[in-house]
Amino acid sequence: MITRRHVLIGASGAALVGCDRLHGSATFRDGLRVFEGLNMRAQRSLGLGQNLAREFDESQRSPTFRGNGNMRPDTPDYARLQAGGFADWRLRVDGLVTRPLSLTLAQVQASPSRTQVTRHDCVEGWSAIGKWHGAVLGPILDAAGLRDEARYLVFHCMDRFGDRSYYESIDLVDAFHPQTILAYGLNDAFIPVTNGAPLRLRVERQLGYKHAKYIERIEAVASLDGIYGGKGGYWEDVGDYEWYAGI
Ligand SMILES: Nc1nc2c(c(=O)[nH]1)N[C@H]1C(S)=C(S)[C@@H](COP(=O)(O)O)O[C@H]1N2
Ligand SMILES: [Mo]
Repeated sequence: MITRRHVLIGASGAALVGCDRLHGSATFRDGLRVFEGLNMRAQRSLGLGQNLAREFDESQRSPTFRGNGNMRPDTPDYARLQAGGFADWRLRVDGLVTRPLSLTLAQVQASPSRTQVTRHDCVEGWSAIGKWHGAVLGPILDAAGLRDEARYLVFHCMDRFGDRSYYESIDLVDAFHPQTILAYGLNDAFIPVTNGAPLRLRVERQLGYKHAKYIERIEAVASLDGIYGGKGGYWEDVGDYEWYAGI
């Protein structure tokens, strides 16, 4: 029963967020904010935080997994990293942690991993099913040792829109969700540049813009205040997207 209700709440939430993008009237958006708040509280208070997103059969995969947003960080640094096969890239995990990490791609790839075939839903109105492979985020956070004050994780990306860096954030319920992975594989190959090489977040119960590509740093913070525009993500700051994009 609860599971079914959860699915229904989630499905209507996704539809409404899509409409928000299309219509964008102030009243309509205010209504959605209330709805989104209920959606998050409903999921959390019913203890649904660890429900799994639907997984598909490999045969249901989309023929191609399109790229969206930035398709390649337009910087000399990224070009250099890519030319070197990302051997010089590092994933930093810092902020409110007891043991800051600087991991090579090989170290990320040696961490406990998971493979999942899931559907990605973008608010612009398209979906794609892909097979993702990557490091489960929880064990990496455990290795870094989150401090008690940590409440959110901020994902810092290597790409920008104008003078703003792309970034995203999630709470610790999503951070330790078993399907939350740092993906370096898509459809049995190394993840293409268009889809976020060398590492992109999969946070499967949230809409597409939460899935940060081109990650270089994960920062544990107590509050999102003062981080970039303060709303927890690039699109939340500039595009009025909801921080909680649960589906
Ligand atoms: N760093 C970064 N991450 C990003 C974006 C982006 O432009 N830059 N776009 C977001 C949006 S809106 C979507 S729908 C997905 C698209 O993922 P894809 O390129 O693998 O299709 O990435 C998300 N993560
Ligand atoms: Mo998107």
